[in-house]
Amino acid sequence: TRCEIGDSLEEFLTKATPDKGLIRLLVSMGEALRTISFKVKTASCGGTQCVNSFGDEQLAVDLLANKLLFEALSYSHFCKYACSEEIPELQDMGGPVEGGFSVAFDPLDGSSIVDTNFTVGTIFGVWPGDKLTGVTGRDQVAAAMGVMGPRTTYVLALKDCPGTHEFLLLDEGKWQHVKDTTEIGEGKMFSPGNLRATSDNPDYAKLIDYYIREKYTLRYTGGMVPDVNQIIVKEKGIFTNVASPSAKAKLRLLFEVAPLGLLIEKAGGYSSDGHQSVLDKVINNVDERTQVAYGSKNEIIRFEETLYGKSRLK
Ligand code: P6P
Repeated sequence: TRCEIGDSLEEFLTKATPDKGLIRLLVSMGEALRTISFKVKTASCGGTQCVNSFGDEQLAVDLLANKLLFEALSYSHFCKYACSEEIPELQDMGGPVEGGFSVAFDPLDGSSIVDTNFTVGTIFGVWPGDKLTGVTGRDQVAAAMGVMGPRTTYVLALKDCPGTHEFLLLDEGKWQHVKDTTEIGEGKMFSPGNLRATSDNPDYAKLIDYYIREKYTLRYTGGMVPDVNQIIVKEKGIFTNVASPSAKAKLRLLFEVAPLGLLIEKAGGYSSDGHQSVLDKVINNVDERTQVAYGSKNEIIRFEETLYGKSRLK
């Protein structure tokens, strides 16, 4: 039966995949995202510690998010290993290898912009079995992000199901299916990260000059989750975060770039590290970094041609 707008997360997933273990894992992660969203809004954070309304010292909100996500994975009973940007060593979650999954996550990306009240988010990727290295982003069975802003959304894609799907957190705490994205079209919106790299990467400077000369609309918050989410929701745009000799690649392949790469490509967009889809890069170690661009086909062709003179997509 067709997935419909208005379905709950459980109704949607039950129609989208026969894999009951994957459904349990994604629903369990949805519970953690709901709690994280509430904590981000209510914990008064200064520096690394948060203080709750009773004056108790609490974990900094990103450490709290980390704890909640590990608990959710353990509770799902279908997670074998998990690791996070906070705890990069594989943690045994007790789930099975056969029929089970391993998950890598960034518990709260952009936690340094929580105090400025910018939108932050959780990113995670789900791989089959017990491997999180020696695999590629294309091996993921699912990927998702929690987007914690004025509204809280849960954006997910399944390898075997077309499209990228957005769920809105309703007042009563339920996730409601509100949007599917299957096309990323052309549109002059750019979200340029790591601009310091233009100082000694003249090709990146040339690309940014092009966007300015062609009067692109600038939309950049410094939070990868909302900056990439906008491309999926608006179904247009280009996000870049490029390296240079003096500004090494910053974004993490396993915890950020591969999961968001699946979300963008299942939404009908393209990704690139300059030469190839980020989903085709072998993840050799958990802390591997890469430069990345996400966007429509033509924007990714322009990115690859401007930086390296040719594009595999032409
Ligand atoms: P820059 C946030 O710390 C982050 O990891 C991503 O969320 C964001 O896209 C990037 O760094 C921002 O990098 O160099 O533009 O400040």
